[in-house]
Amino acid sequence: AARSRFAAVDLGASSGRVMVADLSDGLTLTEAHRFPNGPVRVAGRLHWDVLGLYREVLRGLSAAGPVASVGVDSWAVDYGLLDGRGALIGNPVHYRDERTAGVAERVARELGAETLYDVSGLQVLPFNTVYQLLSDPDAARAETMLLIPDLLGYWLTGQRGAEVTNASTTGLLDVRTRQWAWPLIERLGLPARLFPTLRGPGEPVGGLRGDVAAELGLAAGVPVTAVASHDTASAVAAVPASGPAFAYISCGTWSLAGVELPGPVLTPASRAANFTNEAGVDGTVRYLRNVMGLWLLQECLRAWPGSDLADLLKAAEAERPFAAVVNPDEPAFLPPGDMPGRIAAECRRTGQEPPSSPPAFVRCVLESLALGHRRAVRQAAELSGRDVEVVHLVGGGSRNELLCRLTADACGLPVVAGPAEATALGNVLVQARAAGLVSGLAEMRALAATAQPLRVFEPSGDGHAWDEISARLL
Ligand code: LFR
Repeated sequence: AARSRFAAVDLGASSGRVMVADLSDGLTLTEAHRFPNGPVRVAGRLHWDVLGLYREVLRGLSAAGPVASVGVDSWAVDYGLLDGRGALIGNPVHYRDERTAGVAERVARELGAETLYDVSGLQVLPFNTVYQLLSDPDAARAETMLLIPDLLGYWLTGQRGAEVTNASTTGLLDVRTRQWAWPLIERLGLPARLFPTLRGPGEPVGGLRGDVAAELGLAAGVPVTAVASHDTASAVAAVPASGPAFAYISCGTWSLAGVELPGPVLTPASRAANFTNEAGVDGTVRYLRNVMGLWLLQECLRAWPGSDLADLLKAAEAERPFAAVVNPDEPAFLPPGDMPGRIAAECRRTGQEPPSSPPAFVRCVLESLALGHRRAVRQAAELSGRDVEVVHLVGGGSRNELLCRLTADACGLPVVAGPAEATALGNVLVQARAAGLVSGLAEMRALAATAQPLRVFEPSGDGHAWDEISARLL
């Protein structure tokens, strides 16, 4: 019956999907619709095709059929601006666009980097919403700013709001109170009217608009529920951990690596290491750092038309270990463009022979990512004092066996890989809890553990080799 079925709209930076979970007996997850996503360069500026995404969301919801509720999550930080009539002003800009170059540095000079970190607890990434708004000529005339999942929720229901896990990535949310940081917003000269009322995971967004429901063949008023609308927050909610001594890596276009804490860490050491305190479900803190993630691989594949990922991964297994390893978090890797060329340049800059074939590049990318995972997991444990006995690697990257194995070796810890659709699972589980079908985070995690296959990778190989590379490169 529809009472136990929930739809998750989950938009990642490289693909989106609509998944349906049925909780009538345990949890079964099925895919209703999947579609590609990516940047579109228009007149020199990188955008998202937000109307195209909305169309695919509608297709997915129509394929999903009757559900008790719908939840929407997506990547963070990006937004649409609405005018006084509620119409979208311009097309949302992609966070990899260069419009924010130098803005974070300017704001840190003017306000002091300590001030910003002390208020928001957020890592400095050039594309944080605050820096985007400060470089957005439309912000001054806009009425409202809606983050991407809130924008889609508005189109589905007519209701506006700002979901708090995603709002915590703007740089404008107070990490202690989880309210908008009004004094900071004012000091930055941003209009207060832009920031809508906050809502938390599990709270209602509204009912489906009549015209939307009719188009989908669904009943009018089907509830849209606010979930942990930051995809990473949904993924962390579905980490299949059974105790507190775990780290997680939510591995997709980005690798988000860290620990879950009851409160923020705002020490100078934490700020220096650029660790972030993003909001999780139930008042938890996602203490983590962004590692460049599978973006490195995706952009290599784009440079090699006709290549096959499965073949490349197989060939990469046979490549010589540690032939070339780079720091995956070099800012030069952030924008789209010739990734093999940039990796080769970074190898030369660090006195290494660049890879000479696609499989060798893939090996280099995966070892470099494993190195980044190791650094983030170890620093998260050190800076927070949290004991870490196991690493949960969730998201699409958990299907990449070589990456999981290298991550276990690099971290010197067992890696539990899966679920691959952790984000969609976290999304539906928050809805199921709001509907009273699931009790709390522990039961959510136990259910997530049964929904998709998990695989354990024990660390093996030479730990010293990773110590040595780490000391040399990072
Ligand atoms: C992952 C993610 C990260 C965020 C990045 C940009 O999909 O949401 O958490 O830093 O995308 O929004």
